[in-house]
Amino acid sequence: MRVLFVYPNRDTQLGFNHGLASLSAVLRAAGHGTRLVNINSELTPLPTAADILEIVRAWQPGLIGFSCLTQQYGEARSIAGQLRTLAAETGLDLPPIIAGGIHPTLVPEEVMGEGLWDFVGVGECEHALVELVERIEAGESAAAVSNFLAWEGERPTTPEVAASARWRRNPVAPFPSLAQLPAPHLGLFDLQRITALKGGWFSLLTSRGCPYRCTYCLNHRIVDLYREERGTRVFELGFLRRRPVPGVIAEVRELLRQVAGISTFILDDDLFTQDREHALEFCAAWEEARIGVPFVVNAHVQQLDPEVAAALARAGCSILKLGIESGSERVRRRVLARPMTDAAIGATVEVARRAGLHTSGFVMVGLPTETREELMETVQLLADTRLGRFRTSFFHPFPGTEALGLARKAGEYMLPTGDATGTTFTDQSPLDFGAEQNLLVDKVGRIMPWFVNAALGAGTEASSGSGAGGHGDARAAARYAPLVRRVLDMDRAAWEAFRGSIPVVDREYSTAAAGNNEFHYALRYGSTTGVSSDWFLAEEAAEWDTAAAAAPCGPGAARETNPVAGVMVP
Ligand code: B12
Ligand code: SF4
Repeated sequence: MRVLFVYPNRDTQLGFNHGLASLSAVLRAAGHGTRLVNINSELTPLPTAADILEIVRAWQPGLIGFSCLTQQYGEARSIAGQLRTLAAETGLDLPPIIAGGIHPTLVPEEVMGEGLWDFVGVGECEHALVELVERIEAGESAAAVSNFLAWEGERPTTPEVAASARWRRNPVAPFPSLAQLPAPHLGLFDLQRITALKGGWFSLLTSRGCPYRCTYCLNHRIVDLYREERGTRVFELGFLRRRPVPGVIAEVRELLRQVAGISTFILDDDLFTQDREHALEFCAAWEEARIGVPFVVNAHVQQLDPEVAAALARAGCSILKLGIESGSERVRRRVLARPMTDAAIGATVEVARRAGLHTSGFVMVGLPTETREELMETVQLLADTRLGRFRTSFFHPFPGTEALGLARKAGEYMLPTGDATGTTFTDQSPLDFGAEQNLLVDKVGRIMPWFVNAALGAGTEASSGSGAGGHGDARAAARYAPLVRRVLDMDRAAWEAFRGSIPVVDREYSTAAAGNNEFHYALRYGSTTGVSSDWFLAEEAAEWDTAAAAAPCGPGAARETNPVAGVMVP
């Protein structure tokens, strides 16, 4: 059978959908054909529902499968609805249309209740989708296939009827073994075009699962769902899985052969360093294979094994990403279920620094029940730990997560239905803490680097032993503190009038601080990332160097600049 996938990723980050790549691989291995309509505003011209209908008419898929995160669900619903209307108007018989991915997994019954989808997939669907396809192809009933919600009888055609109609929810099958699945079919995506648009950054996934239960992440929901539906204990689920290292290295080699301009691999695994032996094996294999392209990994901030840090640095890890999330131990422990101490965070960053790794921290502002003081603890922790860079997001709880329940319980959550489909994490907080705190959250969320600069050199216990220090801190703090005070004095109207000038003011202050050799953070690579002056000044210097050395590459020679390290790669 031919299966047409639709990835409704119009306004979210361009990139691969690893779930679809894996589903496509198993379908192909079972002898089926796959094709993708990848909808993203950077991939123009944007396909419309009418274009998709044309593909359906010409290619005649036996199934159409949408994959979506929560933010992509609104678009998925809209396109699927238009397909149904257009098909009815033109007398075209549509094949079954199904939805799967993170959002349908988190709230499958809500999605099914729309009356739009013939089946809704829950959890990891590799084997289940092959069975569904084969049953449909054979003209058999597909109502009892694991992982899927299926209608009892005909699919009702209006949401009102759908809400009261009956469907069956088949329990999930065991997690597939990554050692047995075929390598993901990334060729489903336009690799060359996407790689170029992403400046050479190339996402890979070498594992699935995570042992932690942070309240804002989907992983606790996945574990609970599988535990309940499989009737097993957590450790029997085998949630944490890894692809065998030789297979990953072979895939990387093949990608480098096929795709021009890959400058950095981003290993998007939830926690790459969790399994020490695996991380060491991976780094050794990467080195031995002389891949020669830098990579970026996620690590847990609770601890970092010095040997792993050293191996990462040797193998060419250019950024180590850490989820810090909040500087308040209470918020981390009670709201996020992340019980690590400030000292542990400081120690992890220090291990990375000693190994020569550039660190990147992620923090959220506007967390449920977060007070003014706790928000300022996040500022201080960032100032104390001296990361290479940090990214700030406005917290937005996703449907189905414990974090949404916490925000609702605190009476702070403002969107009536838990509808997170429109969030961008960068626009504003969906929580209401009262006018004064809302204004503060907005200010800190947008100009975190200025707050951090003003707090540099204030030094708390967490910073002792962090290697931080030096005269530049106090001078940058003195420079930025009056600016921060001015911002704090602004009322809502003044702040909103000021917001548009943030990039210009940031550049002005940063230029002055750099000219005076002061360690500080400035907004770089988008509006939410504060990057340390050590890093961006070195990067700018390398760019000048590279430009000066351009001639030896020869006229018209294909060259790419590595956005991480500013070095040339073949
Ligand atoms: C890798 C990753 C990324 C990568 C790639 C994203 C991608 N679309 O693949 C990058 C870095 C680009 C990314 C970005 C973002 N991400 Co992200 N990311 C992940 C991560 C760590 C792994 C996803 C993954 O590939 N898993 C492995 C694959 C195999 O699983 P899967 O995608 O779920 O697919 C399986 C099933 O869902 C199902 N399935 C999937 N599609 C379909 C379709 C059909 C028809 C069927 C039947 C089944 C089915 O079968 C698949 C195979 O088993 C997850 C966390 C996690 N543990 O899943 C977060 C996660 C998906 N990301 C999340 C978020 C919020 C984002 C961002 C919005 C963050 C931001 N601030 O910008 C952006 C969105 C950008 C975008 N366009 O996707 C959230 C989503 C929450 C939600 N409710 O939607 C997650 C769940 C993390 C979290 N906070 O809990 N992300
Ligand atoms: S450590 Fe990261 S991936 Fe694991 S549950 Fe927490 S947020 Fe999710």
